[in-house]
Amino acid sequence: MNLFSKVKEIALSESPLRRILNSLNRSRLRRLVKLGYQLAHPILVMRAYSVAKKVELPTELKPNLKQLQRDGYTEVNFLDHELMQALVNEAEVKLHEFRTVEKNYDKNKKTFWNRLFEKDISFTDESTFVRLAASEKVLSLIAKYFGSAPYLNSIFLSYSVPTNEPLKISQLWHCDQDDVNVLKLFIYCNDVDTESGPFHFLPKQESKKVNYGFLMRHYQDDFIYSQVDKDKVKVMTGKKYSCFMVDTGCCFHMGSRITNPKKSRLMFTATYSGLPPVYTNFNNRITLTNTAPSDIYQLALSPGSIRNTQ
Ligand SMILES: O=C(O)CCC(=O)C(=O)O
Repeated sequence: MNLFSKVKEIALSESPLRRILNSLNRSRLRRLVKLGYQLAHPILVMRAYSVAKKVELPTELKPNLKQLQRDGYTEVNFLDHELMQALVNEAEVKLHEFRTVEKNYDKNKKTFWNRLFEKDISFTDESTFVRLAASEKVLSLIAKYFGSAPYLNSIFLSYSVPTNEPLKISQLWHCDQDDVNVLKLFIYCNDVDTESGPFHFLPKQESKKVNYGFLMRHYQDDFIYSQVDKDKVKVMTGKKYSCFMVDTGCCFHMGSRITNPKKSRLMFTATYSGLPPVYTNFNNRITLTNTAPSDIYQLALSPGSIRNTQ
């Protein structure tokens, strides 16, 4: 799509201002967009900073923080095992339903990637997916990494399948541009080997070497490997229950390139951003039904009450 048709499409859309902000947010001007959002929510911003400052990171997580800061990723092995098991079981049920029941799934341009949560789904804090994504250790680690309490922007269950089509969208190299701070937690719900579309990424320092223009796009391998040594790519193969976090805002990444027609990948993803969130505009489809056990939890799931006091 050329620039003129993009501008025309935005101008004629239902909420052109929101579309303009979203587009600017995907450019090198996104720090300005974020600053605008922060200035519009000063109390929330201050609260998010002070909550993060008060967090005492458990000693066992300090190496994870160090690795995140240095490399932009860390392997996660501190999650509650029973909760992980419950999550994987529920993911398998969702997959079974997807295969057997016609539901209102969000069909999208990613033919290689099925969304297993229905379009109109909403969650409460009692959902296993939410409990895991908002577990205290995860939120504390991210708060220390961002230097500010995170917002749980979305939770997501994807089922990647082989196609015979050319690589597209997230099968190509890109960084997420949803926010200035973006961090993702990934959990494999089946064994993932090199043929089942593992997540690939370039650690932070390598990603910095990639010179792209004003607007982030999705790039073919040639473009990336002309600037970065291919050996530096991390290929996240792993058994069912493997879990890792990646700063997908600054680490170039891609995945779901399934090379064996008999294989597939079932993966849970939780996406966190700084507060206030730019991309989802406080709409993570999660409601708190119980009293939040901590400020960090409240901010991650439902910062609306704080926002509304401004
Ligand atoms: O399917 C994959 O492994 C890539 C996922 C991705 O690009 C993302 O979650 O940002």
